[in-house]
Amino acid sequence: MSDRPVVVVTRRLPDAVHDALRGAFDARLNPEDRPLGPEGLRGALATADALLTTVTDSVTADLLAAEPRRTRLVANFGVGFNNIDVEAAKARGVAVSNTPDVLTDATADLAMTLLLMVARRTGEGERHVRNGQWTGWRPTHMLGAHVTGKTLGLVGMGRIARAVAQRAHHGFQMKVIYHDPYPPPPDVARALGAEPRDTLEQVLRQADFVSLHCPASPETHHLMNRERLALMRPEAFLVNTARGDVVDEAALVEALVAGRIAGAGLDVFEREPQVTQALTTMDNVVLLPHLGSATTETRVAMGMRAFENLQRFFAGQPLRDRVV
Ligand code: 8YV
Repeated sequence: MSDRPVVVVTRRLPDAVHDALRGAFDARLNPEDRPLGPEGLRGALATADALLTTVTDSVTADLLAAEPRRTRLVANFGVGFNNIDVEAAKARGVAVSNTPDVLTDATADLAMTLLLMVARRTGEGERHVRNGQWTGWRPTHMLGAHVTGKTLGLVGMGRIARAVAQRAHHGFQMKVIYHDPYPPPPDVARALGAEPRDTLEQVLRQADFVSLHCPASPETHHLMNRERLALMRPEAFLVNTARGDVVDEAALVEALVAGRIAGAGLDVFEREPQVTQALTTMDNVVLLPHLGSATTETRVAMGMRAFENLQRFFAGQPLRDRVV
């Protein structure tokens, strides 16, 4: 027995983060990395002072309502927190924190990866070589879409979108346009070469590449629905490193089948880890398994940021990254 706070860590984290957690708390780690599921989470909420959760843990209103509950902080590992019912947490006096900033560059890098991959057909090309189908160089083989100088439309202009704008504008001389209901100060956008548009629809009509960077919320659920996908140009590509349910996946499949858009690069899906089967058969679609922040450096930094939130909480200090 110890009088240190009990912290249930729902998934396996990098060793350095485990060491830090063990050093400060009675940390209940998950080295086998088996998801807890609703029953495991229910038990954790009843027995732990805090939870360190990930996108794979659904912390629902029902779970938060169960009594007796010991947990007073849910420290989410990730900038997104749509896996947690934050209104229910707030109503029950459970604090929630996230890990912004530290994953901005890794996620922006991955958005550019998807953009380049889908435009230059690199997934398809790699499959072609690996399958032994390559018969030799020819001038008209696997021609993709040019990236440099094209127009990138950003949906949302928060930290990650700005980092994408920086790469796209200063690295690839792209024209960057964006729409965000809570826009950044004009000088911030100007330094990134990014021009605002009054409506999302304008962005969709004008962009060669549309990249999604809004949080998942009831307002953004299926933001990219059939009607909005139809506004995109037939030569345009959709990139999603935000959250799967920002896109109506069935409507996206329809748009791709009908050739209403040229392709999609997706890191997130509506029902992870399930991926709509039709997408897996399309060569103009690049599919990644939610790798946005998946670099060693970033995952350590995310864990240390969650650790910092836990430490502050139990020291009675304000959370660095309070969500509610
Ligand atoms: C994480 C993410 O890998 O931060 C986010 O919102 O989507 C990813 O960086 C994931 O959330 C882990 O919990």
